Amino acid sequence: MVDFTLTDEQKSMREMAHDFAEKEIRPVAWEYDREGTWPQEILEKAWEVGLMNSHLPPEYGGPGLGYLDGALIEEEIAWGCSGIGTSLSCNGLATAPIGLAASEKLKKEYLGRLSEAPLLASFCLTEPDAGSDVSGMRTTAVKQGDKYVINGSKCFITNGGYADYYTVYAKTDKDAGHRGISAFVVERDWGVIVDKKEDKLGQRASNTATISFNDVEVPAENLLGEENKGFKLAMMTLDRTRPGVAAMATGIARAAFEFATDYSKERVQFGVPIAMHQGIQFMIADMATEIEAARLLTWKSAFMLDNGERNSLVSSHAKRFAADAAMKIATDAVQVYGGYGFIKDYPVEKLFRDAKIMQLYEGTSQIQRLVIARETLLPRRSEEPTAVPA
Ligand code: COS
Repeated sequence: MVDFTLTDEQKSMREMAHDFAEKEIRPVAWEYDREGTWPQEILEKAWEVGLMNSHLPPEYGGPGLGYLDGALIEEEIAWGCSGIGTSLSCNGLATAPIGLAASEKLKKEYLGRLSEAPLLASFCLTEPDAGSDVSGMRTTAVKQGDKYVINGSKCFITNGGYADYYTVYAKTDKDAGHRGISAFVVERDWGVIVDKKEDKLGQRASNTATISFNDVEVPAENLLGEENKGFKLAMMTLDRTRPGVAAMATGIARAAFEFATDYSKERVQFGVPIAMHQGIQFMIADMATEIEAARLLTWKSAFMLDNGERNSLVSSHAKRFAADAAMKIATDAVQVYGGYGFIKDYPVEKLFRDAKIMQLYEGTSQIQRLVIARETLLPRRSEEPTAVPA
């Protein structure tokens, strides 16, 4: 049976997240965007009320909410501001490989930390020459006795400038392509260098940094899972986090849709509100349909994870569709506003800029299509999504 009804707990959690977005995020979102302000106060408040780290299991001090629950929160927060939403949700990305593959000791230490204080963790996969092509990474981790020595540099690292620790991917066998990558938990204090904060087109309240490792020594026990199995761990992580990105894209789309709808009822041209013109009505209608479809795909991809099913295909469907929908809807929202939409005094200009990253981070829309095509033409065998990659 298919049931789209949320439980009472889910409804009140969604309401709480919406309330938080409306009262704590919306009023400052445009100012934070303009100034590129780091939203420390908001992060602390969100952590206090339980809107961060929803994924952390109760045994490590978290609420142990499901992926669908997380998607409900992420849509609301991104409706408030997706830049702040990205900062709030990034711990989920950084800790997914820990949840999947770490020893009990590491889980207790690093997952536990996030429930004890409003700390941040970052996921370090991308490099200047290894974006979509993960296996092209050059960062190395060389084993020396009971430690690994990491050298290299990572870019576009969300929350990189503020993270307490990092999940870092590095080559442990330079000649083995994707079969030579391993993942580690690296603490900031061990010598991680934050080189540069990026000045971005959108999501300007989120921190995106370039970081580097110069002979950073990491205890061998901080290896996540087995040596040389990091590529699959990264892919399994992205399967789990793309539904959250899809949810955020849906949140941006909804915000743009609401602004456009309201404006179309107020703005008078040719003697009537522009909402009376069919050209505008059709744009509003398409926005409404695409938001519904994006949310349904998002929920399905999250629901599959909550039910222990491998969701690579649907996760990419959701991420691709919701990201492209957010970009289209934000673009059309600017169109509904006409020339005013192009001006910073009006809200949709920011949403238009914010939407763009949805088609880029956690796998571009083209990479999602690649995954969809491969899963469609040559499906991989289904595997237990919680299993450590073998
Ligand atoms: N879960 C588990 N295993 C997976 C997997 C998944 N979702 N996707 C691929 N694999 C496995 C494959 O089965 C294959 O296994 P074998 O080594 O046993 O053959 C291996 O991983 C390599 O897969 P593939 O050949 O598909 O790898 P490619 O190098 O062609 O890369 C893409 C695949 C392009 C899809 C991948 O590199 C990718 O997602 N790139 C985008 C990265 C990204 O999102 N970056 C954003 C930054 S993170 S914020």
